[in-house]
Amino acid sequence: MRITAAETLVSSPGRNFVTLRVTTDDGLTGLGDATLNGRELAVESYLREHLVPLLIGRDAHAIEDTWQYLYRGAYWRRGPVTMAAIAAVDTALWDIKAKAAGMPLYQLLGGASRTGALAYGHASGRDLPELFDSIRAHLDAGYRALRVQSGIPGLDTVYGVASSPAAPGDRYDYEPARRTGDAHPRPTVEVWDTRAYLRHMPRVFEAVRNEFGPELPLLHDGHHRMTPVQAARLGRDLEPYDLFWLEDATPGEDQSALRLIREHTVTPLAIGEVFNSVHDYTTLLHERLIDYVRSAVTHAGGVTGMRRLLDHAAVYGIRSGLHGPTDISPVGMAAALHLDLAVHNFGIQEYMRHSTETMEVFRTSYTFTKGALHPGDGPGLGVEYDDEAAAAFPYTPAYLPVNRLADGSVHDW
Ligand code: CS2
Ligand code: MG
Repeated sequence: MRITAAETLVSSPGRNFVTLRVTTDDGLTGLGDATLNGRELAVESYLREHLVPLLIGRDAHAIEDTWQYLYRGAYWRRGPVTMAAIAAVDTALWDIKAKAAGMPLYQLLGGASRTGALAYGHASGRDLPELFDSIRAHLDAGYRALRVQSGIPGLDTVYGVASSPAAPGDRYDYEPARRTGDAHPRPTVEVWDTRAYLRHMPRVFEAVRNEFGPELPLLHDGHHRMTPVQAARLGRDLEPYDLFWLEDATPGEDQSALRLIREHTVTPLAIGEVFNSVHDYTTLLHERLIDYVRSAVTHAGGVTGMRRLLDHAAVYGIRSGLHGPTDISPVGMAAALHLDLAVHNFGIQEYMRHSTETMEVFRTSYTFTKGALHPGDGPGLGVEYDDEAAAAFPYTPAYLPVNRLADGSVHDW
């Protein structure tokens, strides 16, 4: 089975997505997600200019060889643009192979290890009443685990906090990269104060535990903003509230920061949404400095790259917590769900939930029942791309916000 065509599809149904569609000589097509939020066209051009010409005529079944050919063959290894491009090719080829086999992808990955993947949603509020409403709305929608993000007194906007009480399916307006409609937009600027955050968050979790009891798994995303010693303190202050995990406590590239945090707290730690290779994790895995790996299939070399990472993590008893915000397209989401169902060391799956516009373009077969996701049992990934619907949503330049401290200096967002 030879590859005859590969096209990059760029659309913006609610937010920007880059999708690769690969076609074979027997008429099968496969999809891969190549979306890199705020830097979308870099991956699109990498694919279109450099990878698509290499794919034409290749054996569509030779997935591992194609992965190595694109990874080692480039000489320039790793990096978010390269790995998202490879991920898109890899995922599309797995989609094709599973369609050719007439099976859902998870069957080719070893079959189901569980009946569904426990998902966590995004609860948030500018203050406690709003947060409680948001938690209740998510529980009513079936969620059995929740990420909790809160406004901080004195700060106008805070990452992860929706500007109107967020029910699942509402727009989570902190997350899409901002679209101004301007041909040359600039990132919006937010002001950040870590000390105010460190003072406030333990009070939030105390209030949530008092209101909702000890059972509900609660997660929190630090979004890379703390120093190691600040993160160690937050982890310790949150211990009484029994978090499922504290995510991205410190900037991702500093692996040894996690060692310092680990020495001071038993709050479980998760990191990795900005990583793109198993090599970004080696210290963290070998020294057992984290409990969950957070990469996305879309950013970590596809199904092949993610399987390698999860198998490596499994050696150390470290579990998955795959990245599933709305900037991972439904194609990337479906790929994650097939892995979630198959691997033994599954932990939890992020499920932020896409907008109605996004779901008009990406026709999915995954389901969310009683708090768990299932990829569906049709052949392949179970996602189709609707070109006609996509035509109504042209690409619109957009940037993620930038953080500054009160003195004007740039801080991690
Ligand atoms: C977030 C991400 O889901 C999460 O945990 O940290 O949504 C992140 O902000 C975005 O992927 C950035 O594009
Ligand atoms: Mg995160």
